[in-house]
Amino acid sequence: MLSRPPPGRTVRGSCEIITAAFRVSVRGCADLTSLGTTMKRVITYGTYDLLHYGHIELLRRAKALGDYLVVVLSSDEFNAGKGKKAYFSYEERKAMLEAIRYVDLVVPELTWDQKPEDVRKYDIDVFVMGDDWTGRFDEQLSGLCKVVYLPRTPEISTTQIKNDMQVK
Ligand code: C2G
Repeated sequence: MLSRPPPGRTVRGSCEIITAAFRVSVRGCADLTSLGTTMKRVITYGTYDLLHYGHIELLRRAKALGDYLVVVLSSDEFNAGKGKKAYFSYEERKAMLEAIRYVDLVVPELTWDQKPEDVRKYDIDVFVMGDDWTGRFDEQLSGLCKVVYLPRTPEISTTQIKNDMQVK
């Protein structure tokens, strides 16, 4: 929504200001790229069922570690292998993740062993998980990318939500 031009300044004048600002910002980006800066790519994995603020906080902090965030989302079949039955289907969980501003790409997680291949395939710099996974992927990803475990958001989980809903 363009703001109204200040009194005395024509719309044309305001558009010129906006255009100029846009041109500067584009040129700025181009200059930044020409300086050889490269995008830092981050990856994380999960089921992301019954999306809640603990998930969002993980995704926000993961994205803050780079410029591009890939979320590898557990398929319904992979979840069965984890002993989990998600309330929402893979497609429903994927659509919700894709609506989150921190998320740039959502792809399926089909096996425990795909992480090294994913890191290579998506040219990943940083692998991120909540600290309930601390140490679990260091060996598998050793030498491939930086591995970061972030503190979980306490007191909220999909299981907690399910339990609470049954009580009420
Ligand atoms: N998480 C968090 N805080 C919470 C709940 C979850 O930071 N209160 C984080 C988890 O640590 C994980 C991510 O959010 O990094 C997704 O959590 P889940 O959907 O529970 O994923 P999980 O079942 O841990 O699957 O290959 C790895 C697995 O796919 C991880």
